[in-house]
Parts: sequence; C-alpha cells; structure tokens
Amino acid sequence: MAGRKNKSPAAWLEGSIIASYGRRYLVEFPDATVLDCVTRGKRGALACGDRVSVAPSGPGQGVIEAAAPRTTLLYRSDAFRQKLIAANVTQSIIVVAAAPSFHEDLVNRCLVAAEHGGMAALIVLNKTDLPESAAALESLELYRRLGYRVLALSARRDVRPLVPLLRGQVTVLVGPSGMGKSTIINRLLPHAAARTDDVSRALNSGRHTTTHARLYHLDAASHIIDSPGMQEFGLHQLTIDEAAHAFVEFRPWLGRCRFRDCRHLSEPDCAIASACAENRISERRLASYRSLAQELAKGEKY
Ligand SMILES: Nc1nc2c(ncn2[C@@H]2O[C@H](COP(=O)(O)OP(=O)(O)O)[C@@H](O)[C@H]2O)c(=O)[nH]1
Ligand SMILES: [Mg+2]
Ligand SMILES: [Zn+2]
Repeated sequence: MAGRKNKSPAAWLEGSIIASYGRRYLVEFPDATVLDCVTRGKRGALACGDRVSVAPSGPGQGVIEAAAPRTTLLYRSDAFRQKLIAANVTQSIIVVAAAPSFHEDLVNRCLVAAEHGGMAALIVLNKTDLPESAAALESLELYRRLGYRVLALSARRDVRPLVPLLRGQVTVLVGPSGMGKSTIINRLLPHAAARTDDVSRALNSGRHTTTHARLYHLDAASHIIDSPGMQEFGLHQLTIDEAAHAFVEFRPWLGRCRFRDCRHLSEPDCAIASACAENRISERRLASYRSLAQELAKGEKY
C-alpha cells in the first residue's frame, strides 16, 4: 500500500504517458511496467507522450505529481476548451484517403497545428488500392509544391514505404476517422491491435472507433501515437498573426502589406492577396486561411 514514503519526490517514478482516457492516464516506466494514473487536483490536462513523475498509490495505480516541460504540443481548441492530442512528438502525419472523402480545410488545419506546435508535418494518402486515389493524389500535389512530403500507400497492401520516415521519430497520426490510421499502426506492429473498424459500422453507431490516443513502440528510438479521428479542428489557441505564419508559403510576404496589422482578409494593398493574384499562393490555401482567420476574429478579445 502507499506509505508516507511515496509522497516524497524521492519515491516518484519517471515515466511517459502512453494512453489518455479522459482524466486517467496510463504511464509506462523504463522497465516496461504500466500504472493507471490520475492527476492531483486541478492540474492542466496532459497528453499522450507527456513525461511525468508518478507516486505509486496502490497495486497498478499511481498519482501524477509533476510533468516535465514539453518540446512540442499538438492540440486543438474551440471557444470553450482545449483538446490535447500529443506531446513531445517530432512529427505529425496527416492521414487521408480518397474514400471516405476528406475536407482539404481539415488538412490545412492539421498542418497549421503542426507548424504552430513545433513539429514536422507530412501527409500520407492511404488506400491507393481504391480507384479514386489518383484524383486525391493530384489534389495533394499542392502540398508537395509547398515542401511537405506526400506519401501514397495502401496500408492494406504494404506499409513498408512509411517505415524509413518513422525511424528515430516520435510520430502522431492525425486526420478524420475512417482514413486508416489504426490500420497503418496494426500493419506496422501486428501485435499492437490498435482498434480498427468498418467505416460504415463506425458511422452507423455514430461514434469513432479510436476513442483515445495511444502510444506504441516501433523500436527503442521510434514511437507512434494513434489518435481519435476528428471532423473539426478548432484552432482558437492561435492569434490571426500566428495563423498566417503557419501557412508556410505566406511567410515571405508577411510584413509587406500596406497595413501593419493586415489580416489578409479584404484589406487594400495586401501582399498575400497580391501573391495569390500572381499565382504564387494558391487560392485554395488563401480561402482556407481566410475561413480560419474569420473564425479566429470572432473569438478575439478586444
Ligand atoms: N481499401 C482500403 N481500405 C483500408 C485501407 N486501410 C484501412 N482501410 C479500411 O478503412 C477503414 C477505417 O480504418 P481505420 O484504420 O479504423 O481508420 P482510422 O479511423 O483512421 O483509424 C477500415 O475498414 C479499414 O479496413 C487500405 O489501404 N485500403
Ligand atoms: Mg482509428
Ligand atoms: Zn495582408
């Protein structure tokens, strides 16, 4: 049983969160043991990938007493609350597929969150065994031109093209549900049994199949986090200026608008709008930025 000794930092164990279920966390320690943990009091939310100090509190259980500073954080937020997705990851892979269809706006928001969160981002088009994939790959050409890596594969047939990109990385897979994130992890690690399901079944039951984030080990230096699918990606944590910077191709033009506080919505002499008129910035990306900026403007505090 938990003795007084466990209350002193000397008895704390250092581990990493490998799963987060609401306000409970599974924490794994270097000897591969796992404790089911809660946080104390009103501590801010934690995420899969967070490094924490745990005081064991009973058989298989512990209390998270402290969390180490994060190198990166991927999260989304609406006007009311934040939803942490993963901490300390080095890269975010946005997984999409031609079917079911996905919204380009969501891809843009995932990229913005990765840019702002301090991690690399790449895109995987899964399900290339489906005939609709050619058109989807063509539409993703836009991102390749922006400098993002775009990899097309069929998890069902072969996930090996992805393996070299995961080596030495802590990766989080994000995107709408039904794109094949859990399938990719299952194929990488057949014993992992990340939960996958038929899209139709998931849609009929009205819930996503992956209900919480979960970290898996590919090898000692490579880890991968599966995350629940999202239909929306709120970015209320960003200022409009940060949003503009997170559209990587905007960066060379920022600071060149007539107004210093230009939001690139409909202001005169906007360098971003001019760059778009000259085909140096794509209309699709500018439209996506503007819908985000308008959303952020609504929630802005004056
Ligand atoms: N045709 C095809 N279907 C796939 C492929 N990868 C996954 N799926 C299917 O897509 C559905 C959703 O997969 P899942 O991994 O649960 O997606 P998640 O919600 O992104 O985790 C399941 O029915 C999978 O069998 C693929 O490469 N080709
Ligand atoms: Mg899943
Ligand atoms: Zn502007």
